[in-house]
Amino acid sequence: MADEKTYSMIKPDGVRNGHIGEIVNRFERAGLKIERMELGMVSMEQAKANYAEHEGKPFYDGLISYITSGPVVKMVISGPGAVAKCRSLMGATNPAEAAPGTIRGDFGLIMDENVIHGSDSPASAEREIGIFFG
Ligand code: IDP
Ligand code: MG
Repeated sequence: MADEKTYSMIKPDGVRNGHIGEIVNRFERAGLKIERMELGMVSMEQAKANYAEHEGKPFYDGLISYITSGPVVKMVISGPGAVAKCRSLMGATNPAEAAPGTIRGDFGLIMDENVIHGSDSPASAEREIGIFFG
């Protein structure tokens, strides 16, 4: 399978709770490559672009203020099937339902603070890498 790129981001709770090293380790242990990595804030413009598909939903305003509330770790990750592999390491969106052994299952409790973001398709990955790394 050809190498693929995905965008992943350790969200403010993951950074605040000290899980950067463990999460990066899980991606590397799975054989994925960290191509780019940057600790910093998400701008309001980046947040709105990244979550455009959720505009108008009840959780949208909270999601935008949460993702801009503190530093995150922005990453470009590559490898065969990187998009799906990242999503599988992340676990289900709701940490209450995410399997133990997944990032959200191990480090999260609630949907509003679910530790990590990952692109849901190669097309989303390309769009999101553009938003965060230009
Ligand atoms: P994903 O992050 O697993 O791709 P999406 O459905 O794309 O999940 O939702 C984007 C983000 O919006 C989620 O990671 C979560 O932080 C937040 N979110 C989604 N649904 C809800 C909800 O019902 N309540 C609160 N936050 C939500
Ligand atoms: Mg999504």
